[in-house]
Amino acid sequence: MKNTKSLKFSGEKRIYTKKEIKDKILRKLSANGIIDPKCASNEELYTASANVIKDIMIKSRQSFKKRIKATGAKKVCYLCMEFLVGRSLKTDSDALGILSHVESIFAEWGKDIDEIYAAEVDPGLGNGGLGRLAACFMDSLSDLDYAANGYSLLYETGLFRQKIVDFEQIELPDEWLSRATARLVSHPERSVRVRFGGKINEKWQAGTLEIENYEFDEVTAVPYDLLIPSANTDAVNTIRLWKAKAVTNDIAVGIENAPYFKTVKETDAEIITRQLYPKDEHDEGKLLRLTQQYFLVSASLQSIINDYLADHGTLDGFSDNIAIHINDTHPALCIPELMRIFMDVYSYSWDDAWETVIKTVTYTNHTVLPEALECWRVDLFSMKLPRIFMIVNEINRRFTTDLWRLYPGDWERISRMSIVAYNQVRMANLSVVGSHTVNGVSKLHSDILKKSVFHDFYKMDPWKFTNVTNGVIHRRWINVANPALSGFLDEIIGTEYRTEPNKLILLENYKDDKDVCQRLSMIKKSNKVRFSEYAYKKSGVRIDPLSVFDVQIKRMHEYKRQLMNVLKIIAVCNDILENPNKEIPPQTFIFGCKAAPGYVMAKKLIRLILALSEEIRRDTRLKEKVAIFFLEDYNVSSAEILIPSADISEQISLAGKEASGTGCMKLMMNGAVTLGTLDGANVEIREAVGDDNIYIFGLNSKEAEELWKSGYDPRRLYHTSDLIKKTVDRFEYSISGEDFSFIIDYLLYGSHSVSDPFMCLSDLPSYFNSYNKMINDMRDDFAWNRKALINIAKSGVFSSNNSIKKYADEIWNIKPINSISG
Ligand code: 26Q
Repeated sequence: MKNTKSLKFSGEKRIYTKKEIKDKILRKLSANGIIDPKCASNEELYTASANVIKDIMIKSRQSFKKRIKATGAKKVCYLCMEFLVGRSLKTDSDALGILSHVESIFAEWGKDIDEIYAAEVDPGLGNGGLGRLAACFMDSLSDLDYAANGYSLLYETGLFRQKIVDFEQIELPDEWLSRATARLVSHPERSVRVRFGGKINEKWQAGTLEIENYEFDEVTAVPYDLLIPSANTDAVNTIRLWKAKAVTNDIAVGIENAPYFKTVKETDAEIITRQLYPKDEHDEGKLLRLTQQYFLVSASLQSIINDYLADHGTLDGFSDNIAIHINDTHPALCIPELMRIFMDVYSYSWDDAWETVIKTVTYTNHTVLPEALECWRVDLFSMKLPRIFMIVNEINRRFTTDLWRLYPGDWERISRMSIVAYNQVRMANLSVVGSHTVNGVSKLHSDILKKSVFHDFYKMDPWKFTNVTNGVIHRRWINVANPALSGFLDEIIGTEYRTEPNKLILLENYKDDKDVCQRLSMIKKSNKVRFSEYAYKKSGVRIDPLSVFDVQIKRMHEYKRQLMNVLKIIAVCNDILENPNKEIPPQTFIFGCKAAPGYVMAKKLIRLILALSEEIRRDTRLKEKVAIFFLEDYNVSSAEILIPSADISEQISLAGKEASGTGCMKLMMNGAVTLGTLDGANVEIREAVGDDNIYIFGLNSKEAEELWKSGYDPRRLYHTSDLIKKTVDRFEYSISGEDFSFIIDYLLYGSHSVSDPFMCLSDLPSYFNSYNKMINDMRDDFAWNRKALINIAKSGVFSSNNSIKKYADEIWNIKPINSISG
């Protein structure tokens, strides 16, 4: 065992022995009255071990904080409305180097380790890609020894749990919080207050403008921290989650405040963090959402500033020491709120405050879909946030004055670039104007931002725009999710890839080694058996583990084109019915997706998948060869079991619409081969693996845009392609007794004469061809396994460690603590 004292400033992690861990768990159990661990329930064992891990991390965080202080390192504050962190008992044990201890201790006690992992609640604090990305980034920030804090909300209920009843998605509340205490560290003493509404008085006092806010509503924000450990050093960063609470009278009615504000009733306050909005890519402009955003921003900035003042005694030098990142526009109120605090509370001038904001704030855009670009009605905004509205207006006035100088008379451009216009506050424009760097999340997406959404801004300040391609944390997605693969990799290429994922490339040396390829294929098979057993346990449905697993897992959305996948499945079925003697391998089409509760078309598409699944199951001509499996309540935990089992990774969005995608990276990392369009990160996956190891089809983004502009004509396609006609005609008949003929309208005619905006039919023939080619290529076992191997070997590029290094060097200007001499 190492001497802890000498480790104090080295950043080296203290590694605990098995005996130490065992004793600690036993002590936690006995504090709860459990003397014999063999009699403990899975929940009790989970809670005891999670608490042991929390203690270790708290200790480690203390030494990490000392290192940060000693080096005076700059820190990044990552603001995001979502952090989809996933379960952590296994990932934290892995990071802390005690995974084998924990597993062997439980085995000694005769416990099924997987059942103990499953006893942990999987917090649904996000909708999908954006939230999961934020979680991967926090893991990488810790692994790479950067000082970082995430900030978000402690939603009482996370993303709804999905239940399927009679082909219909039913949403159940995700009451996760009561079961998550073992992961949270509360800091009531660090609570802050957030103000809403009220009136503003501007007073000139001794030559300076004083802002007086009265009759506002005030809510308490209580912080709860999630701890994020490093696999390489003693770094432990935090994700601070704010819970809204009514201001309690004894603190609230301080003499100086008493006449000025009314306390908010308990229910009105707590509603702010009651629920996560279950939407992605759609903005409805609801007041509660705006309230949530400001609550996150104001509480986080107050906390950042309090910490900063405690360390520095002044706010001078703030932007040299703090980087604030806004993940999409949802926390964009950071920009006016930072102005407010600097000016109204600390008496900085506008110019000094603005300089600080610009030097501190950076922004990532995650979508180009127009319906997802946030705008707030001026009346709502100014009522809820009167002072913030004044500041936004002033930012806009100054900005448009500059524009007028730059582009005299060009009203159209100035109106497009304005932050406040047509009774709307445009959050994307505010984010670009108020930050020093703006990035997209894949090469293609960043190019599209420059060419379309932010073209005017790019013309004005081209240096502001850059790209950082997304990434995923290989630790969770290989080591933890796929122990069979990581064990094999350890054996073949050594364990270095665990800390340096780019080393996965060493596997490429074995691409022509038949034994290695064969072993990979055996691992895939064992993971397919594992998933089949899991699926059976969860749903009672049997999946053939020897069939091809064709997997599409992502939120249900028209642009992601799950419908085109359904059309392909129908085409496969038609083919079997027409050629019953054709030899094809059995295929299982696996879907995992949730639809936003108010998104009618998305819910209908889930219904379609389920009805078709049932229809195939009942058809004796088809059921031996094809099956559809719908994975209910798809979440991070089920992804960890499904992804290692996938053969085909479906990434089929209309080119130009998917900003990046990250599921595509997790799947390739686990040896699935991509079937996709030239969209988002697929473009870079293709660059990495080469054309022989990916199946690309369909229009590219330029062609797609041109086709749409020149007039997409699906009826012509229908009449000229036999494949399309036969596939679409299938909807003339019922599926499992249900009428889906609206799909014909959608694909061929559409509402208001605009048919399918994502042009499924234009890509269907090439999609179907590529799919068939894939199935055909699989016949050559070795050639196929070689493709899988190359995908794994090249996936190091997509480790979030690489993304984070780029953000750190090129955007935030932060350094790993262990690279700075203190
Ligand atoms: C907006 C307003 C009101 C309520 C909710 C929302 C909202 C919530 C979540 C809007 C968007 C989101 C999430 C978007 C998202 O997940 N985008 C995905 O981000 C990934 C990470 O960069 C990309 O890989 C995906 O391509 C992108 O779709």
